[in-house]
Amino acid sequence: MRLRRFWFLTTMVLVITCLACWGQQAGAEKRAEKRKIIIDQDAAGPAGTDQQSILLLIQSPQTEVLGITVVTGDMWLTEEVAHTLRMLELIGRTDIPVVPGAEYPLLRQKEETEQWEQRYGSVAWLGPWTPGRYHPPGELGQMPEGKPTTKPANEDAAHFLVRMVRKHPHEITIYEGGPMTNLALAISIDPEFAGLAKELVFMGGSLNPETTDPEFINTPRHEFNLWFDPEAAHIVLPAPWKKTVCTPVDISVKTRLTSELIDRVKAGNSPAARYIGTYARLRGQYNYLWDELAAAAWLDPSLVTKKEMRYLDVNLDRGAGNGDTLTWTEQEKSTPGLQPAEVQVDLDTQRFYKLFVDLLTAPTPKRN
Ligand SMILES: [Ca+2]
Repeated sequence: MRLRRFWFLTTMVLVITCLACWGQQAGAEKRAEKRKIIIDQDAAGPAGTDQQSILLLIQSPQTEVLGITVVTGDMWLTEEVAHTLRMLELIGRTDIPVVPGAEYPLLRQKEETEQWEQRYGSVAWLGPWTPGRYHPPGELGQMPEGKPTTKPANEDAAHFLVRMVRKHPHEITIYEGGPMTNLALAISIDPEFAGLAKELVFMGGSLNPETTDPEFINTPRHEFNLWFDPEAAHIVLPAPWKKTVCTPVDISVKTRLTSELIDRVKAGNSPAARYIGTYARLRGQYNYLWDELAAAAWLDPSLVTKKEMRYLDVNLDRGAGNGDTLTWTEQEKSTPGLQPAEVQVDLDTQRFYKLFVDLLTAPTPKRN
């Protein structure tokens, strides 16, 4: 009797152990299937293209967001970090690290830029230096969504980026939605950084957008992300990435955030939908879904119906073309060391808007 009980108990222990192992393995396989990504953003907020693109990437069940590295661009670093932390609090994903990066571009300075404008004409969007919006870098500015109680990571963005690609070599997509300062610093610290990433996906650059938007009519090669830190872009674009995907102004201007689209998101009841529904604002007639498209096209590449290959760099001359996007075809390129990039040209807008709404109204995936 005692022996039978012993065997019964031993069998039960074995069964439970096997089930636990199987469960762990299934969980590990599920995690392994997720696409690892680090989001580098000039994360202005609340809502807006920067936060909305971050949300799309977090809301997708495909992704494992390893961290959000932040860089001064649309706003100053300090306030962007605060807006991002607060957004993560509101959607219940404070497990995602927010990692502060560069406060300033590598070389560009406010006074020099103002002198350049006196000579060559005013620039439509100057990020934190835009007249009427300027305040010193350390100040938070307005936070209608409330101030965060969570804190950013102690590590800086460049070291975090390097550490992560070394931890997961060839597995991590680097998504860039802002100026490339943090990526340039990561490459400067570790020249193998780009080669250790899986790919670079970025919103930036402008070739020949078909638009009536006065921002681009006379300056079709000017785009804020590359212009704000041209030296950084000049380090990043020719780096040895395995693959580079570019979402330029040319395709961004084919998208619009409209009140109808906001209403479709508002109809959802997810924390992300409530956040967008409360804080999304239309400004003027050109409300492009800049960074959202770069994110969505990575999640579903079939949204892009036409693309072209180009070699990319940035104009570092101090004259009128400073910060402009430079592009070449295979036949034209003369400078050695340039990298080819997949440049998006056209998209299926309705399917893009549907994915935008579907992701923002879905429940936020739980932490991995
Ligand atoms: Ca951005």
